[in-house]
Amino acid sequence: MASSPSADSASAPGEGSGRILRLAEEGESAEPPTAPSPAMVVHLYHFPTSLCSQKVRLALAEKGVAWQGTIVNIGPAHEQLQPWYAKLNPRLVVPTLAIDDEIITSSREIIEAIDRRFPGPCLVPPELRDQVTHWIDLQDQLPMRELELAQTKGLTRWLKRWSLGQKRKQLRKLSRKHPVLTEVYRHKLEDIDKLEQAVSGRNATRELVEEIEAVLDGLERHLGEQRWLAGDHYTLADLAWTAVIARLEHIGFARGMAAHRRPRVAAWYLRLRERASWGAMIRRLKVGQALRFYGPAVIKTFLLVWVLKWTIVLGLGWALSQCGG
Ligand SMILES: N[C@@H](CCC(=O)N[C@@H](CS)C(=O)NCC(=O)O)C(=O)O
Repeated sequence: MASSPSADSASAPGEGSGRILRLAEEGESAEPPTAPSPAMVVHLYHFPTSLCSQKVRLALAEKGVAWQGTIVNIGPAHEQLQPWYAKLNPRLVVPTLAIDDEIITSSREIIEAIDRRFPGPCLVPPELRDQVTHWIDLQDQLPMRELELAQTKGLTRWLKRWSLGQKRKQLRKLSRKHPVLTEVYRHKLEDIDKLEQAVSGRNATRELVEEIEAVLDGLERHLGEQRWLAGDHYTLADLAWTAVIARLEHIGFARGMAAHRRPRVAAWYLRLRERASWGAMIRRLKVGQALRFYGPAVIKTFLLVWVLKWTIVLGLGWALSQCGG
């Protein structure tokens, strides 16, 4: 996890030359190189289970690029809101990729840059560019974060909503503390409002699910004629969709992608999973990481509930004893 220097610290990541190397020296989640080290220093700010980070790790693996990483805890700690990260990525999201001193902050631009700038198989062959762009556009427009919020149930749903409330509080606090970043934090607050509004309508979840079902139908029809999205070759379009399809499977669409429902999607998904890059994309949280990322927030919440419970119980006991007396 990134140690997060305070905003005013001169050593905040994102400033000055040599920052990427220095982060790696601090031993922050350095990743083992996947290929002989290229001349460029590639540093990824990511989170193991984030969909957009998955796309980027997949692209790095497909191209055989060696990289170093910093995990930005987008769990309850909301490290992505910290001023040092805001300076790198003013939208306060992961991933961010630094190639030498160049910072790229959108997963789409990152995977396109990785393909363009590194040797290895060309993932956007010129003759397929239009098709690849079409399919990447389509996946970019999918309401994945709305869907993830809408589809979670029970305790996880409650935790996600609670976490959004905490994020709001943290944003207001940070905004007061760092007036220079007020606009950045205001945008993020508006973004949270938009997200909540999108899932708050009575039919919101149903509409989101229908949208995805229609997209899966479209994929099923399209894949009838070919092995990969843009034809006979695996391209950046398949790469971008891999993370999306894996996430859909995880959040309730597994049956919709089963061989008996959509056999072509199922076969394509199997081909995607069989690629050597799959393992680089999927990163389950290790027990230690889960404890580190979520533990403090869970402990704080349960402690609060525990204190409240006993305050009420003892208060009632005292009140009753007064009545009895
Ligand atoms: N369009 C951006 C979206 C990035 C994004 O939404 N990242 C999520 C994780 S997949 C995130 O950082 N969420 C934390 C937050 O919004 O505060 C991209 O493609 O890079």
